[in-house]
Amino acid sequence: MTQLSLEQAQEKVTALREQLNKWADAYYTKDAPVVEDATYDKSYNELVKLEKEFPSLVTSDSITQRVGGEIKSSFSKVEHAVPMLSMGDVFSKAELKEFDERIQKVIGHPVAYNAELKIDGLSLSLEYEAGKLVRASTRGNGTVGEDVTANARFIKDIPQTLPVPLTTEVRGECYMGKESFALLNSERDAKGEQAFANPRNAAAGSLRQLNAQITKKRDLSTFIYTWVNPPKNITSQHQAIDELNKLGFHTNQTGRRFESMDEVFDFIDEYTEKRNSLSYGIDGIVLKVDDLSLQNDLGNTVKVPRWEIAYKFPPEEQETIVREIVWTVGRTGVVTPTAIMDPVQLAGTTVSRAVLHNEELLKQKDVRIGDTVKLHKAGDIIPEISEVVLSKRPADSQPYQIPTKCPSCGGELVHLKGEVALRCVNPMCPAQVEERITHFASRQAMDIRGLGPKIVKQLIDKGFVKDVADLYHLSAEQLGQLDHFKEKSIDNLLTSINNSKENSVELLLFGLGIDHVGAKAARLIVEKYKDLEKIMNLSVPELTTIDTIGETIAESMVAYFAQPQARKLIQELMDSGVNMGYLGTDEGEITDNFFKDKTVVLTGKLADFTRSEFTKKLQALGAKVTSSVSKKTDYLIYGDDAGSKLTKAQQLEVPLLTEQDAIAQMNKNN
Ligand code: 1X8
Repeated sequence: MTQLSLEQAQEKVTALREQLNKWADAYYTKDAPVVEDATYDKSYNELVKLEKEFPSLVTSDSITQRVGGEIKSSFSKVEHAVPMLSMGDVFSKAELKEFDERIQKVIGHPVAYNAELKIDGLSLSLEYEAGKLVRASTRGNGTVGEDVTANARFIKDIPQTLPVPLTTEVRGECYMGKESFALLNSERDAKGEQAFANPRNAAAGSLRQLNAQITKKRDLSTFIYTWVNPPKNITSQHQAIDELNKLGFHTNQTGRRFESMDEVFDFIDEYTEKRNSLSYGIDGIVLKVDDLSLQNDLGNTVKVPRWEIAYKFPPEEQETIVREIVWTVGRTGVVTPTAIMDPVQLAGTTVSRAVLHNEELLKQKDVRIGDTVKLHKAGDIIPEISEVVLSKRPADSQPYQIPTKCPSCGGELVHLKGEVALRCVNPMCPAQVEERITHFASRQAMDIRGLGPKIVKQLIDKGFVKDVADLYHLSAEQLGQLDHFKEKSIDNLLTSINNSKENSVELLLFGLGIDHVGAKAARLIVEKYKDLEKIMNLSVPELTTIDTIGETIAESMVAYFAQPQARKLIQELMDSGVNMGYLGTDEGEITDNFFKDKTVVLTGKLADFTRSEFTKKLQALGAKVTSSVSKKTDYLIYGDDAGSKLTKAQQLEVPLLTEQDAIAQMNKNN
């Protein structure tokens, strides 16, 4: 109980509503939250408490009476036949126990629950008619949502057709996996675009796109967990999930049915522990009465179902002290600030650096050297400063001075039109040159083994290279002057450089590091136009005839090759004997088989083959054999004593094959 008078309570309630409305607008309508979820939740719950204590203060337009989320006017609206409610939430096991007691009181006996992970995404409804996907919509305000059907056509795990001609509606969560989120944000940083605050905002910003082509480029996924109108034979939530999975929906397989709250608490402890190692973000546990007829008996309040509740994990946060802010220059000249802090343990890793993304964010947070800051992980992975602890700010603290000169070349830093990013526009800036050459030599580009960032830096510092063409004029005598370079390493590096001349030209086109031209775009362009001399002279309309090559990529290509120094660079590469043509195999050369075009990793001791024999066999079938497990890995083939790669593959839910499984698949193809 508070000690407030009605008048004081009124004042407090008004202030809280005003604040919460602002935050909710930033969160729901702009997909750009201005405060941590935990801060929002705290104020929201304070308001709920006050309204409970002073019922006369409840108004119909109070945020507590809304489901949340206004409608973005530009989407067509979809009225939900069954409202898409949000959920009540609790922050402690004690409150969960109270939830269970309420249920038991209404039902009259203990009930079984299905506990499921609470996915950090946005709710999505999918409607099917005679087995065909006809509509996808967001929650919106719960009654009316946004029509995102065109976007949902580009989400790979949403079945467009069901195996049976059902007319039905299912619901779930649309989300972006952690790796894709990190990749998207690093790309956005590099391009000088605003990074997404968390995977949920990245998912929302990617799904709620009037231009579905943008959705197509983003790696979105779904977990379907609600069957709005299940067939009669489905009587429980866990059964509904199993059947939805059989219909081809992507369902989360970690859910479990429990008969007691103690088991539920163990499940919570288990996932509080595991959450950092999942490949997608979760922010809590959803507890649902498993029996569908009991769900029906319990019904809904105005806002939320009575039969389900969310337990939210406490936010992981640590305090540390900022010692330095360093600015790094990327390949395209974007200059990004990073706070260097005293190392702390946070959500499973030691953290001492946090990217501040851009100048505006740095100013907004007013981070200063010597400040104590609160640190969290955006989307459970990327360390981020939540706020400065002002009470711990040193008395002599000075506002941080944003640099005006490039930390690498000393050139003036500028803001290009419409960009939040600061840029160094000097093309000869050593830091940019270093990044460009490192990119050129990277695996996905020219794949020059042995030419990593440290070697590149030395080559530049010694004045041996100033652009990528110079790599092809390096001598053994020059390489001999690098740290720890002996005969063998000199020979190896010269051989890799020389071998790279034989690469198919899409690797060169990507390696040039043209803004917006990724590995895939480069390959598509080269597959169509075959050689670089032709590609250099293509117009925007010619480039955009290629499916998925849009104006942004095309204009960037044309602008790049319009520069005389770019043409000079290509000429020099050509003179050094670098291949300018497409060497790719024509499709169909390798017959279709289980491993064709799949990315495969081998680990552990193989029984029947040596590692290199097995690799060759897989490559002959068109597989790409790589050394590390990531989300892009299609299969992990493991032998005896497999270690961390196997663990990582399990965490990422990469399909596993034993050596014998793999051999069986190979033999099927013969
Ligand atoms: C939201 C979510 C639900 C579930 C998982 N993740 C969410 N974000 C689930 O039921 N497994 S239910 C829900 C809601 O708003 N009703």
